Amino acid sequence: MKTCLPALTLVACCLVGSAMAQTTATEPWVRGTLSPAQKATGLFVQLQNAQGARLVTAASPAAGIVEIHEMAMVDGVMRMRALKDGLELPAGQTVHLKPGGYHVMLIDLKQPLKEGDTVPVTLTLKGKNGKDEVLSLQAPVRQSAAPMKH
Ligand SMILES: [Cu+2]
Repeated sequence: MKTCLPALTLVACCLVGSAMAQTTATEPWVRGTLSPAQKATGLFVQLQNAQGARLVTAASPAAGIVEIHEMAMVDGVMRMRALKDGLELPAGQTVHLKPGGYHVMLIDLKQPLKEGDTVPVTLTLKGKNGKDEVLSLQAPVRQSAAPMKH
């Protein structure tokens, strides 16, 4: 069974490498909703992985649908779109999910979100070693956006 050997080697590499491949999530927050009619909002956070990784999915018990979005100019208009392949985290770089840029979209909210609430969000990332990493965040709700830094 020659084919077993590479597979075993790969598993061993992943186990050894996993401790080094941690993604850090800094300052997560969710924008509060302005009215009970508002059924979607954004989660913002700074992500970093020394080896590089890809944010592939996100989930939250607070929302029916969670997508990874970007804001992009389309025909001169700012529009959101879902990143079907996820969001790439280049090795060693901090990727800012922030208003006007990348964000995790919480859609079909179960209830309004107000200042003082905390939203649990789970981020699943795929590391360069092919191993999945799951980050559990507790994101405080803020009613207004922090000033954008340029
Ligand atoms: Cu969005």
